[in-house]
Amino acid sequence: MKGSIAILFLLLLACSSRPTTQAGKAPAQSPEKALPNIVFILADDMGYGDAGCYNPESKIPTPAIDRLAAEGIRFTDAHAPGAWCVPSRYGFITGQYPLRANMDLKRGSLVAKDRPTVGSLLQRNGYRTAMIGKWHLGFEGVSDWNKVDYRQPFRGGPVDRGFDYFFGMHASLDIPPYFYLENNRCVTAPADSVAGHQSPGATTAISGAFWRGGKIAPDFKHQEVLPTFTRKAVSFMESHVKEQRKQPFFLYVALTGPHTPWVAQPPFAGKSAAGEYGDFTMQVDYSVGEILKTLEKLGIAENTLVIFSSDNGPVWFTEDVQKFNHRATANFRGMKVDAWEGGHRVPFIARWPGKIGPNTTSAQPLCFTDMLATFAAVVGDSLPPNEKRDSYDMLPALLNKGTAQRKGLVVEGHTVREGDWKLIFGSGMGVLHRQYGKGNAPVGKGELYNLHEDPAETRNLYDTHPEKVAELTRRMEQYRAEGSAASESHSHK
Ligand SMILES: [Ca+2]
Repeated sequence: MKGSIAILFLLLLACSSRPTTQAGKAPAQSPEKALPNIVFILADDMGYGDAGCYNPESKIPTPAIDRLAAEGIRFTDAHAPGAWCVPSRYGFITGQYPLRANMDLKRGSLVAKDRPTVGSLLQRNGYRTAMIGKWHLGFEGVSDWNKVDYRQPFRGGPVDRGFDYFFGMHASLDIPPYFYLENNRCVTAPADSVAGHQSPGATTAISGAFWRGGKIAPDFKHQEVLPTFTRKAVSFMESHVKEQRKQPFFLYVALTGPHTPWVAQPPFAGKSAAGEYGDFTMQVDYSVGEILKTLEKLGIAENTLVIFSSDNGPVWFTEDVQKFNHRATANFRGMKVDAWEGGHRVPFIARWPGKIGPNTTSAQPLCFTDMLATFAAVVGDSLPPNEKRDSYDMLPALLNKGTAQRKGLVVEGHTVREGDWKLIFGSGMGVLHRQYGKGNAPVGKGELYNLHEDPAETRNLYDTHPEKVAELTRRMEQYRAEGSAASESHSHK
């Protein structure tokens, strides 16, 4: 009798405790089968040499990014497919090189309706997908912001291209009109005007707390955007875990810093040894830290693949290097928009506890376009060949289980690389550098470098290695020919 009462008691206890167990712990799936959450954090205009884990001489403390590297893998040859925002983000979202599409935002939404995206791939594999931050890939029918009806929904943005939720901005934080979007709606219309802004003593007209004058929503403050996006990313994860813990999520956080305006807030303002840029980069690092902290607080860090990168090189002129003794691109040449490595070689760190070994590095060449095939491999999806033409599965490189197939890459339409050899058509110096930097570079027919022997791109071998120039020119022609054969149509009306 005593024994059966005890059994009954245990049974009751088991029944009553079950709901609590389910609500408070990981899903019932075995850990091997549970799909990981994916968080992709993209800084804007942050250089290869800004984080301490990439540049021990950096003048900017970046404890959160350094910690992510200590707990994961750091790629040393990772590239954005463009040296500025639009082509870079296009490549990430679509898994396709930007040279295959027209990058003119006046065309409307640059991502074709039938094109798969990292969002739609994960959506069809059962993920809840969200994007917080800067879109910068256009909206259907929006070619002139002066003619926009803010009461109407914005079509062709994140929620029409694979994301269940969006909170963010249409473009960079220095490009008006300034207003927030939630899903496909304007939150508060930009009914006021703001004058253009610059920092006294900034190195160039486009450095410092620079923004262009134009329309602005009455409640919009440039200084509040980075903290707002950070809070939104945190609250998305909190509410997702509360409401739909069993469903994996994909969160794409497109931060607005350290792109101009450099508007660091206390306690970061004045704290770095690299001026307003360094201070704002510290605040970007803090935002990364808040996201990591949230994953831990929610108990989901173990089953989340976190990736941190930057969309292109920094706005950091030779004068800035001299002024602050800080090399934002480490020892690579150039800056944002340049075809030199400083324009598109970016920090790229991935953490996935128990899967990716801590404190490892990889010299595997990688491009943002690879995220489509890599995420497909993570969830066990198979993409048709035309969808992954420019996208290589990096999972073997991430997990340190063999090498990925990628040997070369192409940046916009100006740079092609195979192995150690890199050919730039025209000049490596881009328009920002040319227009605002002191000094100039001659524009020749092209520039050829061997990155293994000369990573700083100091010896142009164009005239001495015509056979390499011809080989890489043919390679670029191949890329272009594949593009014109694509089934995808870009005839937006
Ligand atoms: Ca950028």
